[in-house]
Amino acid sequence: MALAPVATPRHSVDGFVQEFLHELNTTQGVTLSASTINDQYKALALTVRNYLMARWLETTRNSIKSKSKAVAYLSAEYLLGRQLGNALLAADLADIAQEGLKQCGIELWQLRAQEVEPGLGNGGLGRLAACFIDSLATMNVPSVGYGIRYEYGIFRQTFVDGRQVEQPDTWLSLGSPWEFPHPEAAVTINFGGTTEKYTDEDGRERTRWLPEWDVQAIPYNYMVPGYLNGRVNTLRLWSAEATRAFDLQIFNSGDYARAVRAQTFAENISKVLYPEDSTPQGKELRLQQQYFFVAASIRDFINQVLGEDFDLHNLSDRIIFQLNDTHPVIGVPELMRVLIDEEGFGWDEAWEVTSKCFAYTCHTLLPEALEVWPTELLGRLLPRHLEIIYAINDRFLEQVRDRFPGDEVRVGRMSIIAEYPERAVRMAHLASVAATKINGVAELHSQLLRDKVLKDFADLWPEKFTNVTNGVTPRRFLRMANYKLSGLLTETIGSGWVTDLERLRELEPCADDPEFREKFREVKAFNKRRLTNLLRARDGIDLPEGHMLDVMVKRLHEYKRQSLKILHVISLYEQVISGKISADEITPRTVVFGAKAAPGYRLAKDTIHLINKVASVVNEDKRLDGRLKVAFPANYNVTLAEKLIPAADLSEQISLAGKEASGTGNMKFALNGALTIGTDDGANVEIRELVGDDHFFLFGMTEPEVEALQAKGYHPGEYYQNNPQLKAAVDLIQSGIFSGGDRGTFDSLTSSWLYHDRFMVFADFDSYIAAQKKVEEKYADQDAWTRSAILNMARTGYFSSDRSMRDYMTRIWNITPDF
Ligand code: 26Q
Repeated sequence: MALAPVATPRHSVDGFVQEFLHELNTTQGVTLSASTINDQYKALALTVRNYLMARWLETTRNSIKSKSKAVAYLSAEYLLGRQLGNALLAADLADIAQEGLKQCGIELWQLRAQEVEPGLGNGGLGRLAACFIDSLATMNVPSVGYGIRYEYGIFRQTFVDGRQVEQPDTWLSLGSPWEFPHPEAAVTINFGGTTEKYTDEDGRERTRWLPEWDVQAIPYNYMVPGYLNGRVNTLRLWSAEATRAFDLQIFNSGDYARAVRAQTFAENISKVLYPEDSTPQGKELRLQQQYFFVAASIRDFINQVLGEDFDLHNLSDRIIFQLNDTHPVIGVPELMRVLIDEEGFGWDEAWEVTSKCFAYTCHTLLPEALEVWPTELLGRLLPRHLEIIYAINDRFLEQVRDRFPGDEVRVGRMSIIAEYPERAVRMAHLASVAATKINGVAELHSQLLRDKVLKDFADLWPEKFTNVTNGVTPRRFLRMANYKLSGLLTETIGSGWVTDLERLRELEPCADDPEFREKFREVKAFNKRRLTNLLRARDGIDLPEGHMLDVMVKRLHEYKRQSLKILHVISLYEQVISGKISADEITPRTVVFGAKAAPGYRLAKDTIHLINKVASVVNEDKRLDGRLKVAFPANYNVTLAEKLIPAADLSEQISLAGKEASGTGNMKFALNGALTIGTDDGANVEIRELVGDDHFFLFGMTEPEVEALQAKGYHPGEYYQNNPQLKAAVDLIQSGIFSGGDRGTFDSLTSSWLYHDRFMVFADFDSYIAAQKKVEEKYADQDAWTRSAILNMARTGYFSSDRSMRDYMTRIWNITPDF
């Protein structure tokens, strides 16, 4: 190919091709004809990166110069999803790239398919962080995301005989073209050892930490491009490397093997993401990870952004550290330590600053999900921090005693230190004491935080508590994932909705327009075909045509009640094979599951096994006449979500009321025109209020009803005995029909439901089945269904993460965007 003239404008097809070929030659070291798809993918990624580079450098330079207040989002997880499509979109290069690659005989989608997504998170919390940094960049907010560059992200799920088997996620094996390592900006992080008191030159009593070992934190920068606004923010993820001390040890000790073991030990810190998402184990490595990234981030912000001569008394004018759950809370005693031990602040001065620099977002309601660290462990790893935590607690409890004299029971409840079953630090209490603001992630959740989980703290400091309902980025989950629908929207109301999602309201009248409804249905049909093709190639799954697509995708957890969904399937099946109904009474439906279970979570893994076994029996049974299918593609992740959600008709959001903090999948489905069947839980409440009762299938107990039933005593056996349909479904499992005749295979599950189900599956069964009947009735009237689907989309613009970010700015951060 002839070289294009030097003056070719970059933002043109020719200019693009020139840069792409240049990258292929110079960084991949291949010619076009000799290149592999991976070479081409990487060259394309580097080309797109180059387009964003000048903007990135400029954004970075300005944010250091500008002296405006910035947000540091501290999160142990970022579930980013693939980067290429988003970067192309943000840089307005998608069409140019597609055309340019075509000229080179390459299909853009094939290169996009080459990318392995960075799965550096478990689920909702990690994906939320990714949506938030996208919105902050798009809204021109000076901000930086800090986290951990796990070498292995969330495990790859496979199924062997229907059971989950975990494989390591080797997302870095072919290298990532999106990261920029900065070894020169490494930060040393200390661990272990002891503390000692000493008197400084001014005769002041001081403490110093004498750590025992350390590691290097190496920053890797990632671009976070705003949508078409020329801003590129930074995500800074830390990777652990052994310090030079280890090399010296190798040199001096002669015990090479031991020294290498020590190096491996240090580098373990950022090796792997913990795959638990709701029952955290108090594992030492996990605490090392938390301190590692938070200490590095605080040091980094102070050194890089503020610089040597900044007066740290004014720190809160320049930064707010947003704590994504309690995982980064160890940052509180760390900032105190830096200010007191390293900067010579007095306690009160240091607390004055620290208590203005942190805000805390809670993401749970389950007591077992609240992190606690045994003082034995914390003191061994971070002795100085434990002392500081005790000192914070002493002063805090004094305040509680002042406010509530004689109420020692309250003092015990509120203490940062728990005494039973072992002495431990309650991280949510530490966060609540230190934070300027505490927020829940949906209205109901924030209410329950105030009234239950953190009630004592809300009594003491009502003004600290607020709500920010979660949101999702319209760029990834509508504009990119559903480009057909995006085209229709833009054709109808213009393209402003991409950054102003409330404008979807303008589509309300279209719900009554038969022509628009037809187009909307065509988009759904297209998305279903696209999903069908993907699942055939990816999983060997055949989706039947013309079925209602009923989708439940989320982490597997008892409280989310995948069990209720599979009981519905089993019940339909049972009714047909026992002759209670004929197959043609069933609405043709395919139920799609996607869910990973924490590797040590037995009941969750058993549920996966059950779903797979039900699928293999139901899918083969001719008596159903092909009208009921179950599909469970393995390894649900962001990439699969982007194909599944736009194809869905029905969104399953069926957690026990009062257990799901918010949910964010629920928002993505509604925005893509699915109807929700759901309980009055998390953000479902707000979705229903916005779309209206006629366009939402509500079922199940309310949170107060759950509470009342719990108080009175929940006896699942009574539901089983009194509901023949439920009994028949459970009995069918126990008959062994799904387990090759073995009656005991699923005993762990059935006896959990029958005898000690905290999440009351049987109590909501009847109501769920009734709501599913309503679903079928509505689906039979395709016009009515489509009308509701359009209204769901038109009325849920509120759930943009841009709006969430605006709420954080006004209710929590007290900042305005930079222009
Ligand atoms: C903590 C310590 C040790 C090991 C693991 C963990 C850990 C890791 C991840 C604990 C919890 C998580 C993730 C929690 C999570 O994803 N919560 C979800 O957050 C979403 C965003 O706010 C909400 O929409 C969901 O309702 C909530 O379940």
